[in-house]
Amino acid sequence: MKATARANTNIALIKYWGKRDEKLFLPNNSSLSLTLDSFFTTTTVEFSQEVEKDSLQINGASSTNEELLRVSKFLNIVREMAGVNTHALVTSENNVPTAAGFASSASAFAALAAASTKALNMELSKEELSMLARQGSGSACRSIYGGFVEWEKGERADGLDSKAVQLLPENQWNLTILSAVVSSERKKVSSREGMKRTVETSPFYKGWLDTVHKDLLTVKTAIKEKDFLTLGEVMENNALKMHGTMLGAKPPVLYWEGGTIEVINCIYELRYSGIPAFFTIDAGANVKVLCTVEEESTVREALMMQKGVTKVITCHPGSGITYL
Ligand code: 2P0
Repeated sequence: MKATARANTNIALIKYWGKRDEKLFLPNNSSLSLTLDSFFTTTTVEFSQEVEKDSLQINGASSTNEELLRVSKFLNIVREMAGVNTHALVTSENNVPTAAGFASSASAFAALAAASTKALNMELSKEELSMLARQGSGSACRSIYGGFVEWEKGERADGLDSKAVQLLPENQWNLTILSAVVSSERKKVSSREGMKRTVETSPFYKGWLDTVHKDLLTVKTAIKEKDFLTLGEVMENNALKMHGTMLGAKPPVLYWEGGTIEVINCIYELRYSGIPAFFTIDAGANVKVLCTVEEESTVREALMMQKGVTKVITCHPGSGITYL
C-alpha cells in the first residue's frame, strides 16, 4: 500500500497550448519534449485505512488547500480505477522552482501517477500511466518517458488515444539545455488560465493551430537525423509563436520579464558570432537554451554575464520514471 517514484521534468520543444477538453486534459495540438535530468520530483504515496482524508506534504511542509484538492481529485481517478476508497498520505520532494515556468506539475503528476498506482499494485503499461498522468497535468504525460517524447493529441472524446510515446531514448543524443533563471517568483497567470484565455480570445490562436503540426513533423525528422540546427530553429520559432498568440489574448498573457529579453538578445549575439544556440520559453519568465555539449561552457558563460540572470542550471537528457 506504499510506494515511491521519481519523475523528471520535461521541456517542450514543440509546445502544448490549448485544450479541447478541460476535464480530461485533451490538447488541441500534439507536442514534443525532451525529458531533463536536473529537475525532478520524488513522491511517496501510502494508502491507509487509518486516515480519514488525503494529506499532502511538499518539501516538508503542509500543502495549500488548493494543492491538496488537485492531488485528491487525481487520487479519486486512481481509486476509481483500482476499485478502492482508501485515503492516502502523500509526501513529495521537489527540486524544481515551483510555478516559474519550469513545469513542476509535469514531474509532480508523473511521479504521483507512478507511486499511487504502484502502491495499489496496479499493473499499468507506460501508455496507460501516461494517460493517467495527463489527467493531473497535461505535460505530465510526457515525463513518464526519458529522452525525446511526443504527446499524440488523439481524436477520441474519451481521451483513450491521447498519450505520450518515446521517440528517442535519453542515451541516443546528448545535448545541453541551460536553464537561465531570471525569476523565481510564482507566476501571476497559471498555464491553465493562460491557455484557456488564449483559446477563447486570441485572434492569433488559429495561426498557431495552422502551423504547429508542420513544426512537429519537421522536428521529428530533425531528431531522427540528429540535425541540431533544424531542431533549434524550429523549436525557437515555435516558442515565439506560442507567446505571440498569448499577446493577442484579452487581457494579454505576458510571462516575460526584463531578464527574459536580455537572454534572448544574448542568444542572438552568440549566433551572430557563429555559436549555434537556441532558446525556448514556457509559461514563465525563465529561458531554456539549447546548445551542443561542445559549446556548453561558452554559452553558459555568456548567460552568466547577463545582469538579469541569477543562476544557470545545466541539464542533459534525462530518464523516465523510476521506482525507488
Ligand atoms: C508545454 N506548457 O508543452 C507547455 C508549453 C507551458 C508552455 O504544458 O493545464 O502545467 O496542467 O495541462 O501542463 C504547462 O502547462 O498545464 C505546459 P495543465 P501544464 O510544456
